[in-house]
Amino acid sequence: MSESAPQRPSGRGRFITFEGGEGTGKSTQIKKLADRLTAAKLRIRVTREPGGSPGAEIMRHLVLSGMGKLLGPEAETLLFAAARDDHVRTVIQPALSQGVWVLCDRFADSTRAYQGSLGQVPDGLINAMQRVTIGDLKPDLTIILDLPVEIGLQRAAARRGSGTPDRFEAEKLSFHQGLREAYRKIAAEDPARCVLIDANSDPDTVAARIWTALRERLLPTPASVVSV
Ligand code: Z5A
Repeated sequence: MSESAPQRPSGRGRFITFEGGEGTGKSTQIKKLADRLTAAKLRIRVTREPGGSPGAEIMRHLVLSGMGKLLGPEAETLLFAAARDDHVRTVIQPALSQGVWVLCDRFADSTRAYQGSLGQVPDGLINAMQRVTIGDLKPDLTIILDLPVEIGLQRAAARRGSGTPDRFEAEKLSFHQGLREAYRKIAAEDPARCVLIDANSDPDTVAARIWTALRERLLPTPASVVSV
């Protein structure tokens, strides 16, 4: 199958974010989608949060080491916000304005789910930080990978091997169950932007579900995708 590149009159790239709990397959699926969009002759930038820019990668090290947890949920939220601010200004916005499609492994919904719903940081602080860091920038599409938490944690543990779980992987099962619910709520509250994808299948089947959602939402013109 070959796909021709969809044309955007504005020339601006599209912003696609991937969200979900531990081990749901975000990195695996971003790679598959990037390969497919690259084959369609689109320019793609794959990035991640926390991190994605040199400054934000330093913040990533801080939060995943558990340092943020010691400071408390509000301060940890500020660390994620500082990382996002740098990432958006130096990587995401410049890429989008050059017509590059940006695929981002986690974004603002992660703050809403992890720090907001699970960390009980008030909406007021989450919203204020969102205004400061991303302003009007909204993903064109957010793929939320949904999976029973036991399966996601098993996948994450198998990948980690004998390594130590990070600050979030080490949380209790009830934390991960709450996380899954928080993501399902985000998807239900913003159906125009978010699509909940059943991630409990082999990687190619999940990729096909994601591709169908992307075609329906971002490539609506039949002529823009040609199958041979
Ligand atoms: N965080 C936050 O609290 N607030 C914020 O604002 C932001 C983030 C932005 C970043 O972790 C942490 O920061 C994150 C939330 C918090 N919590 N944690 N931990 P990270 O970047 O290090 O990791 P992650 O984003 O959580 O990714 P992950 O859960 O570790 O993995 P994944 O990307 O979803 O899955 P994967 O690497 O693609 O796959 C995992 C394994 O499963 C791997 O061995 C695959 O080969 C396998 N796999 C993948 N798909 C399948 C299928 N379909 N079947 C079977 N096996 C599969």
